[in-house]
Amino acid sequence: MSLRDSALDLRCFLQELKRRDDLTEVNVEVDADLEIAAICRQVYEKRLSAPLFNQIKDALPGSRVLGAPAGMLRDSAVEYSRLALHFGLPAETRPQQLVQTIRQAMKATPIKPRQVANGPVKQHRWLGDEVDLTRLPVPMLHQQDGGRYIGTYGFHVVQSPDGNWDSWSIGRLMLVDGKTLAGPTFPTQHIGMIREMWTQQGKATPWAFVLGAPPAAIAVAGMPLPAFVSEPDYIGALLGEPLEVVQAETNALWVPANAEIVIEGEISLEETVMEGPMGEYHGYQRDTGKLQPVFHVTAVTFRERPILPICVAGVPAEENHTIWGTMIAAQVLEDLQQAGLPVEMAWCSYEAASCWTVLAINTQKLAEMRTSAKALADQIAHAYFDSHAGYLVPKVIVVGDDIDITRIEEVVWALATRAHPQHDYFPYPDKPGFPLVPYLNAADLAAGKGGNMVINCLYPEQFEGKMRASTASFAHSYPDALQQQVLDRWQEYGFNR
Ligand SMILES: Cc1cc2nc3c(=O)[nH]c(=O)nc-3n(C[C@H](O)[C@H](O)[C@H](O)COP(=O)(O)O)c2cc1C
Ligand SMILES: [Mn+2]
Repeated sequence: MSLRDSALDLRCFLQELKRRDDLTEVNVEVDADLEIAAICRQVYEKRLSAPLFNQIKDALPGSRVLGAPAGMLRDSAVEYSRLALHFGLPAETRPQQLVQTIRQAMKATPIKPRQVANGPVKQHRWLGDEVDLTRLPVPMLHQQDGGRYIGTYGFHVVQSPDGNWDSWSIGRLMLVDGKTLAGPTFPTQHIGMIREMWTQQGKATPWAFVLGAPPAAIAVAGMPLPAFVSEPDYIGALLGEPLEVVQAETNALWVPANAEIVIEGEISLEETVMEGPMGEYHGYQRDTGKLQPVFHVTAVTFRERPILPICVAGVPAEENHTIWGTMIAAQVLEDLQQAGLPVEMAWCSYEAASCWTVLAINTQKLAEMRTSAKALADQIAHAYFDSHAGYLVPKVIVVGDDIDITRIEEVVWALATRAHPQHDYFPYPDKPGFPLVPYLNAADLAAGKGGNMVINCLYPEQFEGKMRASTASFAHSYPDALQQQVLDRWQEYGFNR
């Protein structure tokens, strides 16, 4: 089995985690009502191996739940390995390689999925009256939540009425009853745009929801690719081969043939129901839910012993940070480079809960631009906040390329020591505000804007190709030969590591 098989099939992915001792099979009976989620939170917060729950109280016999599918690991040498395995990348992969791999697929030719007649997801079928989602192990995730969530690590499948645009996107889905679900379809997200096209025709939106998809597919479904780009074709480009898809039972949509569970039906034209609250990516829990669209379910198909993967949202790092944050970083880097900005790397520090993006500026190119902090911030703000990806993350921290922006301690150091309180903080109150940003107030939300800022952590000298001061550190304060000598003699000094 190659690493790439892990990107293509969740069961291969789990086998590889098992081989690496990064999977804990939980064989005692557990309760989907809060207990599973509480275990998952421990796993995220202590960076433990992913739990696979094999015995779930009162659930369909054989059905299983996978927790923390892209959680971080404790060993810093392989801390991104579970995330990297979604792309078939090796355990030691660093963020720079992740971002590079994701961006290479943007430049590659899209590869459309291959339509096949049958697949493992068709092993079991519930049609019409047989549909009963309450038989699946649908977890209650936080005690304050407004309901059980079947969809936290699954993706919606919708298609524009003209058939030209396939949208696969992660979005949360709450159980209302055995045949009904509810969840947001924001008008700025592609599911909302496509739903609006169907609404214009006076029709409900044909829809499917995929759980336990190929890991590469779920990662891309959490990526803000530009409008009219079909995620399944981009996934083909990323994998270098077409995904296999089968047709749904009760509508014309195509879904991954080896998915664990596929739910089919339609997004109602205008019915709504209370949805939420749910503990969210920024780490907070709101008090009340909101009216959201109703999803009617007409069929469910699933594999033998189906596995339902979940994300228990909350304080970092969970998949809203490791998957969403990483995919956003890759897309904004592409967008900013396309806009001609000298950005070398972009990173949504997981610790910042997808609420800030750090940009590393090539200071040599910056000097050639003969620009100022304000002008640079304006240019970044324009390219970033008006983009589909940048709009999602409200704070941008700009640093020089001497900082490794994937190391939070270096970012904090730059932020604390280089940004001048009077000259380097640039708010952009008129740029569109993403409504889930936790500090937005009622006025911001009503106006649909506010809360965005660029923080410049480049010294004035860096705009002229110079540096204000040299760095005092092991790497910068000693001649190379002495550094080497110290490293060579390390054990001789009496240190054991
Ligand atoms: C674990 C996880 C959960 C997410 N939940 C939601 C959600 O409930 N609502 C939402 O709009 N976006 C959610 N997202 C982010 C979207 O998937 C992401 O913005 C994606 O780009 C949306 O697809 P689109 O760009 O095709 O509209 C989630 C992402 C991840 C990784
Ligand atoms: Mn999209």
